Amino acid sequence: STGGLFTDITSHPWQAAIFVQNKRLPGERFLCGGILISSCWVLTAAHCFQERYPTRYLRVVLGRTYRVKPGKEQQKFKVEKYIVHEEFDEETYNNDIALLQLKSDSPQCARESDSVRAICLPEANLQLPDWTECELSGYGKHESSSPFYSEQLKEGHVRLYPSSRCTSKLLFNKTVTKNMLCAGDTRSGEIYPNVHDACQGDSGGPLVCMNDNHMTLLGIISWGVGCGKKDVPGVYTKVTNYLDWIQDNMHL
Ligand code: 4AZ
Repeated sequence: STGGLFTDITSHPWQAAIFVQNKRLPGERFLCGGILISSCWVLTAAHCFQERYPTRYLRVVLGRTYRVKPGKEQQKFKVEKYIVHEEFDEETYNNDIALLQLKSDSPQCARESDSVRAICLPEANLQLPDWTECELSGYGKHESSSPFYSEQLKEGHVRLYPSSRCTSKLLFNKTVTKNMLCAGDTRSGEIYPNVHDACQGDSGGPLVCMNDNHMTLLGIISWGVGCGKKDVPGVYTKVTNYLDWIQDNMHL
C-alpha cells in the first residue's frame, strides 16, 4: 500500500498471500493478496489469474507478517481448485473475483489462531454510510513507481466513497460498474504526503469495515489509477453483489 502503516498479521488474520511456484528457478514468486473466508476457502481477485496458472503451482500462505519470511504461526497450503468468475472482464475488471479452495487431507484446512482467522462476509443488504472508515491490507508496493513489493504487511485507512463520486469521470474515463466500490483517504490540507491507498501487489486482498461490532469484508482490492493520489480513490470489487456466487461456488 502507499502511505499506511506497517502492521502485524494478528491485526489482519484473514490476510492471505498467494504465490506461484517457479517452473525453472527454485522457490516461488508472490502473486497477489487473498482473504480467508472459511477454513478451506480464500477469496481473491480474478485478474490475478489472467495467466491461467496450473493449480499445482499455486501456494497460499496464512499467518505471515513478512511477505517472504516464514512466520512461526504460518500455515501453508496447496490449492485443490480455483474458480474465476465466468463473467470477469479483462478490459474493465468487472466481476474481479475468484475463489481458491485450499487442499487438505481433513475437512478442516486453516486452523484458527491469533494469526489466522476467517473474516465475516456482509449480509446481502449491507449498505454502510458514505465516508465510513475502513481498512485495507496487503504486501503491495509503497509507491506505484517502486519495482519492489513491501517486505512487511501494511494497512491503510480509507473511507467509502459515495457512488456519486465513484464514476469514470473521477477515474480518468475508465469504466466503473455497479460491481465496484471506491474508497480513499480523504485527509487533505496543504501537503499531505502520506495518502493511504492500495497499490500493485495488494490486489486480491481485503477492504474491511466495522459493522455491528464485527470486522466485515466489504471489498476486494481490484484496481486504480496510480496509487496514493489525492482525490483518486482505489477501486474494489463490491462483495455484497457476489454473496450468491460465493455460496454457490463454495458448495458445488
Ligand atoms: C494494482 O496494480 C493496483 N490505488 C491495485 C489497487 C490500486 C492501484 C493498483 C489502487 O494491483
